[in-house]
Amino acid sequence: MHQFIAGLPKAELHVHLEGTLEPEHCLALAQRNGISLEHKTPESLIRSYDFCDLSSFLKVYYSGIRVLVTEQDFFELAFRYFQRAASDGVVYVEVFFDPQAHTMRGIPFDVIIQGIHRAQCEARTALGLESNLIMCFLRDQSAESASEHLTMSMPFNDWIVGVGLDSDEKNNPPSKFAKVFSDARDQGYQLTMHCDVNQVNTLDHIRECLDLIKVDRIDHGLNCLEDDQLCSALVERGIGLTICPVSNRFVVQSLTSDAIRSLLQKGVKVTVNSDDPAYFRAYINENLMALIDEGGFTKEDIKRLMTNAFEIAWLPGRLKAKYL
Ligand code: ES4
Ligand code: ZN
Repeated sequence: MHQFIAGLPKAELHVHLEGTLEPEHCLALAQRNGISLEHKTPESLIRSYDFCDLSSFLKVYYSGIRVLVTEQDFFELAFRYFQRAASDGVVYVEVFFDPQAHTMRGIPFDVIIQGIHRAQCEARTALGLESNLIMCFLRDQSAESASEHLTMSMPFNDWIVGVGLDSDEKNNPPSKFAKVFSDARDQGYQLTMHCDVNQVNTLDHIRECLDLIKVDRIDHGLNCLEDDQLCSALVERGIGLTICPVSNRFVVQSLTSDAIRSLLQKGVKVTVNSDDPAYFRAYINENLMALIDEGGFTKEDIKRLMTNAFEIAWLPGRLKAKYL
């Protein structure tokens, strides 16, 4: 099974670039940029990756982000992730980045995106890995800040395929960002939003995603299983869910394999992804192996999940056809 998973050409659609910051790299960047960290060794950092919910995770995630300062830092972060992904058999990836988490520390938008874009170009030529970039807005920041970042992104709109919404979901519903997502759509961006598992009012959030924002995808979103009408709407509109089993195990103490199986049976286009692989200590292959080892998934199930990923990828049809 390991060989089958490793050899399968894969697409990953839900991975936060800042969540791929490995502890060794985090420590090296802290030293290079003169930033002091509470933890001084990789082992000590890893011991601190002990999350019980979304907010305990986000605290650690934002603390790690502070070491990213220069264009070269963003290049290295992205290129190292692309190297790992390519060696895991990923052939296409859509990566999220969180510009507000950097601009609020005084890092210019163009420093962030130039570094990431340079890594994407190098990944294509040196690794044969195709990638696209999704700009996420932090939902615990204001809608005005999101709008300002949408404007900042416009000179680089050829480098960005879509926008997403992440961070702390409590009291930050999709409707808060209706205007900026509508503007993003007008600018030609695809739309997705996180509806993290078991959040307060999660069903309302999923409904708003579908009926108000009119998203193209939902990140997580597996609570839709609690409402047959929601599941039918997802199937009818071909809206995919990007699910992250090991992330769920950390954040909601469940691998969610039963939910993934039910969604597959209903014909919802579910996919499997790593979310924040450096923090959850599991890249895409480990996520797939967890479903096999603990959820009893078969090769056929895994192939279906991976076909779904290529089908809902934000790629032009002629490029998609290469993979399907
Ligand atoms: C995230 Cl697991 C998760 N949920 C919400 N926002 C995030 N950003 C990075 N990982
Ligand atoms: Zn996520």
